[in-house]
Amino acid sequence: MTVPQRAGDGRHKAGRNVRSAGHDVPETGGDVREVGRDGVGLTLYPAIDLKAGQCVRLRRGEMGEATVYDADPAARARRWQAVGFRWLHVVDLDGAFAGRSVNGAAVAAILAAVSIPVQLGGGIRDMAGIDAWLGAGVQRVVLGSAALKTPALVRDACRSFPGRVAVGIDARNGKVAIEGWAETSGIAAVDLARRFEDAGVAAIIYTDIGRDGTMTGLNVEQTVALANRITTPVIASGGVAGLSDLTTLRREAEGTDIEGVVVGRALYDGSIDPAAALKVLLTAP
Ligand code: AMZ
Repeated sequence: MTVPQRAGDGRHKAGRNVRSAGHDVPETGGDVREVGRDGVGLTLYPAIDLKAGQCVRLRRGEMGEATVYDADPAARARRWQAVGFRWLHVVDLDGAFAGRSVNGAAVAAILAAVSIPVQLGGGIRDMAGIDAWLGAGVQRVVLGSAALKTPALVRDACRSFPGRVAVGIDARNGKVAIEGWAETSGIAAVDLARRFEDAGVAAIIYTDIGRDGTMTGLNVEQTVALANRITTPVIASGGVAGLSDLTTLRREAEGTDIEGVVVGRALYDGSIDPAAALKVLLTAP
């Protein structure tokens, strides 16, 4: 695997308190009260999914159903930063299928283009990959298939890189899917999440595959149910269609450890206005 090295500029040092980095949110207007379990509301993670060097969105993870949204992922990343998002959620889709990083050049271009933290998943399956990406400027790696197949790697990585390892749990009808979602296991999402309760995982990113890329609405109920059964913070993902999903999530997340939400297609096609989304997520319900 080749992980391009990023020219170090000190912006993404290990151990940096990335949540506090989120405080420099541009004014979104109105009465924005800082709320939430750590005082900053919910984080919106705009998704940049990479396929053959381009920024795409799939429907339910099917590679054959890709919509190309941007041929220049770095420009897109810059734009998401400019509108006020405090994190980026980047997925190397080819990497998730191949089991190794494939869109490394595009990820490096994104890292060079923005100063907000980046979480990266897709094809990161061993310590060398984790080490290389965190060294290259990724703030947080997302481990999906490895969490099911080599859980010891997750534990080791959490020990070596505290706060910088997230687990991606992608569920099809409640059961964990891996390898680009081509394989579905017999393990329930909540059972996999519970295996890492004492590992020091920064977050569980929970995706409902049946809704991902479909704009049919976030599965708030299942996400809250998961969050209520674990202590690890949860990031909701899959199906966000409009502002009402975010309003509902903001309300239902009160008192839980849900800390953010990944939004893809709805941002790209304009169904969600970035400023309005930030306002909803940062304002008390
Ligand atoms: O859309 C898909 N088919 C898909 C996707 N978005 N397959 C995997 N992924 C993402 C997961 C997670 O962020 O949501 O890739 C990451 C997991 O990759 P890996 O290589 O660790 O299983």
